[in-house]
Amino acid sequence: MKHPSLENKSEQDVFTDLLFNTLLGFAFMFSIAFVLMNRPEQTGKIETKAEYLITVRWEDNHPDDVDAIVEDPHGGLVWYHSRDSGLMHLDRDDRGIFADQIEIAGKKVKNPINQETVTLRATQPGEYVVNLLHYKSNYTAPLLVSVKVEKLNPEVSVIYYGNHMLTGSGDELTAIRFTLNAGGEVERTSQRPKNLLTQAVAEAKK
Ligand SMILES: [Ca+2]
Ligand SMILES: [Ca+2]
Repeated sequence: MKHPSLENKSEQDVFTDLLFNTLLGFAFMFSIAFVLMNRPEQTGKIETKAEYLITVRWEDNHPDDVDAIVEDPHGGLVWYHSRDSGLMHLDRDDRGIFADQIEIAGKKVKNPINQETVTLRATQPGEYVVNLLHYKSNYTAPLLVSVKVEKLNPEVSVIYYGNHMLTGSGDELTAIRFTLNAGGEVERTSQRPKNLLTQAVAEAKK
């Protein structure tokens, strides 16, 4: 025996069913369209695949602007002026406290973190050079900047972590150089200074 509520389906019920199915159909088509619209953006994400992560950080809420400049084994450079180069990508140009307020759902949210990260999507054999540039300083006291290089696969391992002092606008230093073999493993590291800014500026003028 049927439940009383299922007995004697009226025309009204049939109409409601039909309407419901139609709505379901629309919802389905809408979700498909939504997935298709979003697909290019999703596949374009950098974070989905990265082999190395280079993180440059300085004190939260500090107004100074520090730039990461990274050179790959073929002389390609990423820095604020050129955030994509071959297989390297700079997430954003952090400018100290400038532009650190972002608007989310109509509310201003402050992001106190001072950080720039560079990802290597795939590795090339040869030497990478990680430089720091004190793009804009506001005080006479030197600025402490930390640099971390992590190999992400097959599990995260820190291949370098160190602190450096930047001494004023225009100061550039080499935080770390690391040489990778064909398998993407670190063969050696060094801190021999190398100027990258001159080359970066020359390329930017081309
Ligand atoms: Ca910066
Ligand atoms: Ca910042």
